[in-house]
Amino acid sequence: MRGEFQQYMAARRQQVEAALDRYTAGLDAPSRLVEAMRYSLLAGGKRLRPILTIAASELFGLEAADVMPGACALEMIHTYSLIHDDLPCMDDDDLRRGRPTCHKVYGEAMAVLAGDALLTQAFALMAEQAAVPRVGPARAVRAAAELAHAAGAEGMVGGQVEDLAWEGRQADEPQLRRIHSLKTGALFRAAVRMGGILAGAGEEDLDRLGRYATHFGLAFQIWDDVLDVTGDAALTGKGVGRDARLDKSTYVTLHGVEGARERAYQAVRLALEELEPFGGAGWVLRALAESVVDRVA
Ligand code: GRG
Repeated sequence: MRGEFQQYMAARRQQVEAALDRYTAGLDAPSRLVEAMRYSLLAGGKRLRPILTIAASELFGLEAADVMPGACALEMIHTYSLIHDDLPCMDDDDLRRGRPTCHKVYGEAMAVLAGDALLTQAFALMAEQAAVPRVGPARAVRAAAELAHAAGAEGMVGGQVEDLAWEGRQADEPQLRRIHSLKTGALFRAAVRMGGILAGAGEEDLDRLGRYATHFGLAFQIWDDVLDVTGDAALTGKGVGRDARLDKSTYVTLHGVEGARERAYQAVRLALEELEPFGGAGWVLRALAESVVDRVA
């Protein structure tokens, strides 16, 4: 099963990489802007969010090609959030995905604009999604709304604002959970729900996928906190303790490394429970959730 999962991930990652390249190669825009967008977009991320969209759509009979515009829209939004999060006015990071951050290479103004352009291009792709015969306009519009809510003020951007508001103060667990649910969880929820929506899944299944993603996102974030204090500098590209600020609550500062690990495992167990009604067909989403814990970078 493990080999099969790795093969699946490698194949889907390759499809996503090729599509991201295709969707941005021919943009009729200033070459330096396109270069900055592609520098960050094609920098070799794990492509978790687009693969979650694809895997969820496959549960309901679609194929990767049917949802590729939506899957890549998510990755563009994720990449824009990383570019902006790395800026001096936010996290002020020099390295991302193992290489210099966008603003270090192209300057701050171009990094802001590359992020803006990726965010905008994502919704152009959502419009293209409507032209896919097995999807159609009604589902594409609903998926676009899902993505907008998840990425915007009610989701990721709102979560980032709440996170900034807690700077220098110790959030307690419910507050931390809320910040993570918005900042990280919202895009994971959108990823799987968009897969379901584009494939015409029913409301009960969409709710189930959403709950799966909430647990998935929490496990992902807790594990990120664990990696912040145990991570291998060479693999993360950021150094041990990369974000382990003493002025900020994390699952590790609240519960210690072992307590945080246990909470991540518990979140994965809850994610897996949500997949039970899907039986064997849910194997990819199951393996994806399991892969979140015990990852090394
Ligand atoms: C600036 C609008 C705006 C939002 C920022 C999501 C976010 C909000 C910032 C990203 C910074 C961060 C550390 C978020 C926590 C989630 C996380 C670990 C993201 C990295 O996701 P991966 O591991 O990255 O999927 P790759 O590189 O594999 O795509």
